[in-house]
Amino acid sequence: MNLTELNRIATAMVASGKGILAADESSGTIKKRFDAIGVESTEENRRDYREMLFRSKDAMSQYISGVILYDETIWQDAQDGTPLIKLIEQSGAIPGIKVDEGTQALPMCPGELVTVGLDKLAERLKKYYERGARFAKWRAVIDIGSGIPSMTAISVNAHALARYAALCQAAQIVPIVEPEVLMDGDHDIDRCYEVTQRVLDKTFQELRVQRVALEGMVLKPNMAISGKKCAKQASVEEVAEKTIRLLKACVPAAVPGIAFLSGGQSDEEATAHLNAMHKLGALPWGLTFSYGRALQAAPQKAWSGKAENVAAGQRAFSHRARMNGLASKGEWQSSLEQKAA
Ligand code: 5MM
Repeated sequence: MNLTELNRIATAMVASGKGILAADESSGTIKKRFDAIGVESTEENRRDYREMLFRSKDAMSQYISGVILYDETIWQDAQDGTPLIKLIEQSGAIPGIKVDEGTQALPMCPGELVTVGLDKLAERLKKYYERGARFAKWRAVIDIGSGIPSMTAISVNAHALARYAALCQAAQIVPIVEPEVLMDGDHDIDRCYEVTQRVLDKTFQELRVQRVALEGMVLKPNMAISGKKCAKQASVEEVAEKTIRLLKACVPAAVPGIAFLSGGQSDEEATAHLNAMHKLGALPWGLTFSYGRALQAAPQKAWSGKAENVAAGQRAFSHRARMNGLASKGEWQSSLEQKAA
């Protein structure tokens, strides 16, 4: 393992003013997104949509540090025969790959999930590295509800995240470690804080036990935030203050960077929260976005599967990427949010 190189890549992934595009929707998830805009989820449509994003020159070269791909996409070619992964490299962004294989019901723990995909992972990582991937992603899912999460669910998911991270580093690939505490449910921000703290503590404990080099990874957490169905929604300032307090308590300074998931927040909320965090003063790690929905909802709607809408889709993507790029420096203002198209 070349830790200097892993650290260089991890640091570039969280460079100030840039963040990560999570375009690694699995087949089921992208179908849901396409259903919402009335587009059939064919291999060609998925390719055309992602090609539109990766050819968005302004967004990709100025505001996007890396792109997380799904297995299908990393092997796909653009309409002119250029591999999609080359479009990402040519823009200056770093290609990455989602390597988990989704979730399964966790035995003995009703309603809880464990992420799978460790079998043959070493072989898969080797192929992805040869294809050009320089980082990977694995997402664990922790739900908050009555009597959950159990310590069992937290433990097995943290163990799998650390196994994955160690395998990545051995293959010279930077692991994005994503333990997502879902914001579904009616819990308040303090319950989210308490559960996320348990999850992050256990995750870093497992990472240490399995000898993962913290200098060569990126953390992708949820923010400390109210559940979507909670009657009392925390303010932007409270989310920012509690999230930073939580991360400072749980994430060692050796970690080069933290890149948030958006988790179902609106586009503007996800931007405003990141921006507010950067207003709170200097931080021990890079802090940016790794959004899926909060970067893609607008371009998906603008595109709607029509070739004549590609320019509008790219404008919508560039706008959101720029807003989040500014937020990653604490330079965003709500007045900048005029319609992109
Ligand atoms: C883009 O969505 C990713 C893949 O999800 P599935 O495995 O469910 O298809 C997802 O892991 C995503 O990277 C994170 O959840 C962050 O995305 P959001 O939309 O929460 O920012």
